[in-house]
Amino acid sequence: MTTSVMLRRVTPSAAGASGTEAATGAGPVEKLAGTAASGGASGPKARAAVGAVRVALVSLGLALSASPAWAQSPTLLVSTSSNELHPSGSVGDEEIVWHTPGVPLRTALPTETLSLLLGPASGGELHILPGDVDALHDPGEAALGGGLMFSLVSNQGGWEDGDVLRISAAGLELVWSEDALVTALGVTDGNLDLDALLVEDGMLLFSLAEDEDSTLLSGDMPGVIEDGDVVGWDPVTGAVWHVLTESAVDTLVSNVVASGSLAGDLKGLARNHEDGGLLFCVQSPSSHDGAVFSTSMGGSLLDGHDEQDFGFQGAGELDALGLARSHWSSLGVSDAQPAAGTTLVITLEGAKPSEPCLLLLSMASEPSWFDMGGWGGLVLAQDTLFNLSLQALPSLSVMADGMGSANWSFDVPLALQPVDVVAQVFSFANPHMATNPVLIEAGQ
Ligand SMILES: [Ca+2]
Ligand SMILES: [Ca+2]
Ligand SMILES: [Ca+2]
Ligand SMILES: [Ca+2]
Repeated sequence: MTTSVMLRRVTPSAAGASGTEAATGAGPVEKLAGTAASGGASGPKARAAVGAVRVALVSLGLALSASPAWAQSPTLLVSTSSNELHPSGSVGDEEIVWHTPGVPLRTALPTETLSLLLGPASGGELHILPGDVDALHDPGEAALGGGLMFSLVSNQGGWEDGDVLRISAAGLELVWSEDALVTALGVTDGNLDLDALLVEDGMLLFSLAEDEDSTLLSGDMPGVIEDGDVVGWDPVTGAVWHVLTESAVDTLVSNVVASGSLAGDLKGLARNHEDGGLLFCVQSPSSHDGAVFSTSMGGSLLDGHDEQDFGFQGAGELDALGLARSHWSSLGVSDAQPAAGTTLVITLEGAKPSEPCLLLLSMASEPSWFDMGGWGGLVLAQDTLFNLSLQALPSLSVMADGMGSANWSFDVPLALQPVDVVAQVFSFANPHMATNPVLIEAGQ
């Protein structure tokens, strides 16, 4: 029980290098103007500097007057089809990230949070390593991780790949079961995998990961629900219907890409509240399998969410999509299983600039969460929380930098015994805000 006390913090500063300039309030233009003034603004260098300032200000004015088309585009939650590098870091296949046009990608749910939610692996010391997630839906509820819903890509932790799960006060809970969907759709082999989801007015709009024979629904082919179809289900009345058939999706995609394009599997679904269009992503063509399409205007690309807008350095294919309606400061770790003698870095992103924050550590999480805004719940066991964290408060509390980021570094002791540590960051400025919790399986 004393092991995590030995996690010794080695970096006193919270500010990342990228935030230093923003924190000073002096952007490049102001600095340049100051240099010119101190030189009397008379020499050629000073004149060149003043000219550069004018060019910069004119450019700024143009940028402000010509608002880009994507300025109206929403923030989306996505998952990629494989591990990807991007200019501001990396994303694991199983992780969920936020994409706002013109803003670096930010992780919403890292592997270490999903692993904590999935629980310990049977017969082992370690938690379940999440495979992948699909069928994202963010209902925008204030508490408990926004009540975020998702499905798994393969059966894990006792959950089936056709189940709709939700982050709740009890951890993960089942909202709609695969069995209920199988019955509702009349799927003949008794098995399906849900891969896209939108919940509206208590009704589900969704897509399946594979073609399924059905006794109740026909799309382009009699008695078949295809993986490119969008289907509706009202759990109250039991009604099921086609929203879009695969061929209708092909037509929407063809209107954007190349005539006759076959989109294949539909892999993500959301609603654009700006214009009411359905947003979706598809398996092909490969030039646009990382793009977000809309049903608006007979088929279009969502401004600011085309494949190249994500900045992925690899193939850049999306396999889950949702409209982001909840927001929280997010926590990540440099290594989910740090070995003895290594350095562990815990990183906070998305806090308010200069927000005072406290890193809390516990040996366990508890189901008795108390409600908070943002991600929603403090999940740490309270006894160890106070013993381990509050005693070390001076070194664990930091001020977020001008970009809303902070980090904590620890030397993992050489004599470390295997231990699970759960970390979460709490804001002094807004005591009802907490980050997502992350699981660290140290020395394991
Ligand atoms: Ca994925
Ligand atoms: Ca699934
Ligand atoms: Ca299944
Ligand atoms: Ca599908």
